[in-house]
Amino acid sequence: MERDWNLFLAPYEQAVSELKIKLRGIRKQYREQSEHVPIEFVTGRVKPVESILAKAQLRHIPLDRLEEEMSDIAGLRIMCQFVEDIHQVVQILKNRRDIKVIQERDYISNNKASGYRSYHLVIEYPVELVGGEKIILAEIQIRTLAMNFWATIEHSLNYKYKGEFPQEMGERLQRAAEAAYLLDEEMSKIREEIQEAQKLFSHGRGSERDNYFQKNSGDQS
Ligand code: 0O2
Ligand code: 0O2
Repeated sequence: MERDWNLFLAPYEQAVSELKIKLRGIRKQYREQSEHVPIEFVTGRVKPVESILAKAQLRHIPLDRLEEEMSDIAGLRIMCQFVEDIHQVVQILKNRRDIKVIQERDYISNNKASGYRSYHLVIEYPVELVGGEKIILAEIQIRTLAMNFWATIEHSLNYKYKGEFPQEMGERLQRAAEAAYLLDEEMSKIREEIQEAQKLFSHGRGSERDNYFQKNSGDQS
């Protein structure tokens, strides 16, 4: 019998919508407390049916085992400014009662051969449906802005070359991955200073900023 994909994907759509709101909520709370915000932005998507079918074929996953064996039908992505933020976000997620982390893949300490870096969590997440609770799998990818830049570009080139990069392109991507890594390293080294500046200019810290300018205005002579 033909699968009703709308029906199958409905809980995943709901999970992605809910998780986007919840994860963006974390960002908002940190911002309101005028603390360093470990989340820059959050995106989410439900895997298109075409991609589900292609991955199932590639990984030999029977279509009646998708719920158990394909963990990224619901996918969330959290972008951070600094590598240190990634570890903070992982801790925040592990402490939540509505999320159960069942798998961790650290492609930051161990980057993939392609040069890909990111921290992946596979979680169990309960969605409330009319017929009762359903626990689904979802994947959360956590990465810095630099890692995201590289992965986004490489992903679109992958579509073009179907994973078979010409040698020169492969080498350039490797070098770009190295450059992204170095960028993260450099940013981490000046993180404290950046965060201090961000605090000064964040919402609601006007008087602190004014004091800073008053204090420093004498240095200009
Ligand atoms: P903001 O902060 O006002 O921009 P939805 O889930 O419906 O809210 P949609 O259309 O599904 O949003 O978009 P998606 O793909 O889930 O997430 C897009 C969000 O990520 C948007 O934020 C974008 O502004 C943000 N975004 C995408 N790329 C970048 C980027 O390179 N830098 C930054 N800082 N943000 C990015 P919102 O929700 O519109 O809110
Ligand atoms: P999409 O939606 O096109 O991004 P699994 O089958 O899940 O058990 P897998 O697929 O090796 O094992 O899981 P992994 O590697 O933890 O996560 C796969 C996802 O990570 C990919 O999703 C990508 O989003 C991302 N990813 C992994 N390696 C690379 C890479 O070399 N380059 C880029 N750009 N992204 C990568 P999909 O399946 O491609 O789906």
